[in-house]
Amino acid sequence: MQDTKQQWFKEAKFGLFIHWGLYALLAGEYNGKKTDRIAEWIMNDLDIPAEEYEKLAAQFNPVEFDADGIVRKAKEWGMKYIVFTSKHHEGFAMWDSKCSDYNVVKATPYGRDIVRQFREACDRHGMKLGFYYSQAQDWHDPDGYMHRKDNSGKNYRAYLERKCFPQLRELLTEYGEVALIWFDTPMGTTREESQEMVDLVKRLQPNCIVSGRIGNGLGEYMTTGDNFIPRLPYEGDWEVPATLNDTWGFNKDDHNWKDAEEIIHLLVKINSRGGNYLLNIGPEASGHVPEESIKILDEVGKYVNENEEAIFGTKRVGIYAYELDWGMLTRKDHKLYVHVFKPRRRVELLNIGNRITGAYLVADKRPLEFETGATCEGCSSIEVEVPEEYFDRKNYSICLEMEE
Ligand code: FHN
Repeated sequence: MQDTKQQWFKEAKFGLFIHWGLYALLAGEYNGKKTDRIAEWIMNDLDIPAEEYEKLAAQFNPVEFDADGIVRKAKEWGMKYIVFTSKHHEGFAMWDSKCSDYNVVKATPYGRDIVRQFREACDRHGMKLGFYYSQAQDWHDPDGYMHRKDNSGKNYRAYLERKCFPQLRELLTEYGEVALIWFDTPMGTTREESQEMVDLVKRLQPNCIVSGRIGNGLGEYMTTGDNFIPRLPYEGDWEVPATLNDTWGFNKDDHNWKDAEEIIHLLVKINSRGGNYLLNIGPEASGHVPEESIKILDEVGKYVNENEEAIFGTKRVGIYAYELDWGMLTRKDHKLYVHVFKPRRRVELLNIGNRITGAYLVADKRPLEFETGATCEGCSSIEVEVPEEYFDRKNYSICLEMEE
């Protein structure tokens, strides 16, 4: 069972993923050709040679970037941590890296350290900050792995020594307390090499969590497949990395946004099974965060804030969580939270083993009338009266207090 041993991660439940790099400049299109896949993969998918792709750096000038604004928003949305792509597969470092000039400070007209700006903003707002770092795929370094390309003849070890290890060292020594390193996809990395990465992280910052995608069975929590929710409750710590549309990096043509209600239901579903939801935004090249993501997350944030006690710090419920077609359950100590997703006049639960001693509406803590009964010998049921002004409402939650 994977265990981060970090209480903050177990309680967090909702985090912000940020995918931002040079790919945002292309926004899904290069030389008139569009990618039909995730936009941050455009270099690999459209076979753009490294010497061509790296020229993008000269155009990177995100004058609208506002780290403070993004962190403030994440806080408003009820998120408890941020994971930022310090270096994605494209190989470009979003900080002032000393071991590769292919970075935002040295290679762009912007010339400012993005990672540092996030660090300072997170410190100002009391937000945990972790760094995504693509450990194996580096499409810029001649010895980094490419995807579905011929990697023979590459000296992966040389890449590790020259770029991967030194860059990890920089992130872990020059940017304060790093909540986690979000490694992504080991490819040909051996177990020993992955272990070296873990040892490096732990030596420099013992409390820094190592994500599941370090691979080789060494992650401290399970990272599910992208946008994938496990069907069975998993006992260890886990997280679902997920998108609001169909891409991580900004793609000007992707308008397939999920709506706020769907996101709320996904969040509660993941929480009811015990996981964290790491939800992505992909800023444009200017630094501007797409309006649509803000709109959706503002709406989601209202639910999260109003129902915070039914989300933050909850634990997995178990199999019963899947049986309702009108709502979902989360749990914390002796409290069972019923998230009501379809309008109803009474909230009825059958066969709950525990005795209910009280019920209240989570939004304003007002006590609710309820009746308990027996559906059969040894089984119990409960019916809670929904307040009249809630008869036509959906997306709110009720707390049932159980006998301790
Ligand atoms: O290839 C990446 C992808 O671009 C994105 O970063 C996601 C996020 O989970 N991870 C990889 C694919 O699983």
